[in-house]
Amino acid sequence: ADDSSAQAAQQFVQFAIESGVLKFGEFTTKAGRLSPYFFNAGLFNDGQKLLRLAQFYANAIVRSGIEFDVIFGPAYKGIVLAAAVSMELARLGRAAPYAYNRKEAKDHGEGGMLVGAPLKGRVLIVDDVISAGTAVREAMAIIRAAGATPHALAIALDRQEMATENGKDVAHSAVQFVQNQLGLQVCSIANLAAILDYLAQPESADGAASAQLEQYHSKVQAYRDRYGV
Ligand code: OMP
Repeated sequence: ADDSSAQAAQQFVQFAIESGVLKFGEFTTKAGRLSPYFFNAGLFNDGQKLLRLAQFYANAIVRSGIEFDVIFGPAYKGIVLAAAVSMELARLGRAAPYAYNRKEAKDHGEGGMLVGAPLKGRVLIVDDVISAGTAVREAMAIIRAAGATPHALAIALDRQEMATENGKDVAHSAVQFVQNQLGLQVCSIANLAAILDYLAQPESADGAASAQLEQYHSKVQAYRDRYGV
């Protein structure tokens, strides 16, 4: 990562902690792992936070140089993200159409599972977190079924942990799999390494808070040693 993306990652981790989105404690992930941290993007829940979030995504996307024809936000959290990110990209002079899916097919009115722009060409998936990779595989299947090409993935947080295949842990991360095996370009605002870097900088906090961060750091590091790649 270059300086500006590393700096953005640190600012983003701080923003996520201050917003209550990034929490430390005991959480169970979708893949059933006991995690000392959890990132709940649903708590970017006011206009100011959503705008700032969209700016982080849009800057990361522009910096990455990824080219695409349409943005796709997988239901539910990706819907808001796709809309917000496309607005911010438009503000930066990079307007792009966006689409999202319903979780249940609608049998009246316009019908179908997809809403928004036609899904065609190179699709940029915008999602919140990637852990074991289940969510992104589902999004890719929807895009392929529509006859479009999954081309790139933008996420807020890459947890940099082992992907699962048929319920079993494998040696690569979901992001590595998506990049190397499926050929998608991936850009993330922050990753697990950035969270660890942030927790390792106690000068940003007073004494009590610094001891707390150190404790979080050792628990997150232990998680990385167990599930990280
Ligand atoms: P995978 O499908 O395993 O990649 O996990 C991604 C999904 O897990 C996200 O879309 C969330 O539903 C959820 N999740 C979080 O939102 N934040 C986390 O920190 C961890 C997870 C998770 O369950 O792994």
